[in-house]
Amino acid sequence: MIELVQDDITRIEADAIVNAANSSLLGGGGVDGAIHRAGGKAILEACRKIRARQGGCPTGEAVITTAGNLPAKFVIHTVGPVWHGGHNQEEALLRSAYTNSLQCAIENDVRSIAFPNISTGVYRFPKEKAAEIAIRSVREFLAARDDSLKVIFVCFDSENYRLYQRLLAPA
Ligand code: AR6
Repeated sequence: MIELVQDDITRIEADAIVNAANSSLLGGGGVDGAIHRAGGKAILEACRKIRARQGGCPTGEAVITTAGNLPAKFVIHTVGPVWHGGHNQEEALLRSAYTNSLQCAIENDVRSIAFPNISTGVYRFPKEKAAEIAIRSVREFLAARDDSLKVIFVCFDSENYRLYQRLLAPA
């Protein structure tokens, strides 16, 4: 099941929210900064432990931590690609970021998961192309693996929200 909202993802009461992180897992700006600010120190501590174990998170992969003070139970940190014009596997890596986050959710008995618009901020991925990939990746995963999982697309900016409204509307 897919839902769409325009909101701040730190307010969403899903089992898991996804963070558009970077490979260091040490925080940053945008949605990453908002999640660490609102969730508190426990998230950063958990990220540091993962770094000590596996040296961060490669682009396209995902790791899971506590959600600290947030209403969600978990944060799934994934790393989207930086857009370099489209010839550096950006589309495949963005798909992997969504699919590996969903896989991580299933492995942790998550029943509802909220995604921000990964890579469409400072990583500069074109918004319409990113929305198409996000929606296609999620639909294909749900159809193949678990169609009872609830997926919430959380758009922060109005441009993304309008794009998702259009792309999710029944044909
Ligand atoms: N809730 C939901 N979405 C948000 C929020 C929020 N509170 N704040 C921003 N967005 P970005 P990226 C949207 O730049 O492009 C960080 O510094 C925003 O409108 O957060 O994947 C990391 O540490 C945009 O559509 O992530 C990395 O270094 C979307 O979130 C780098 O940025 C993604 O924008 C990752 O870049």
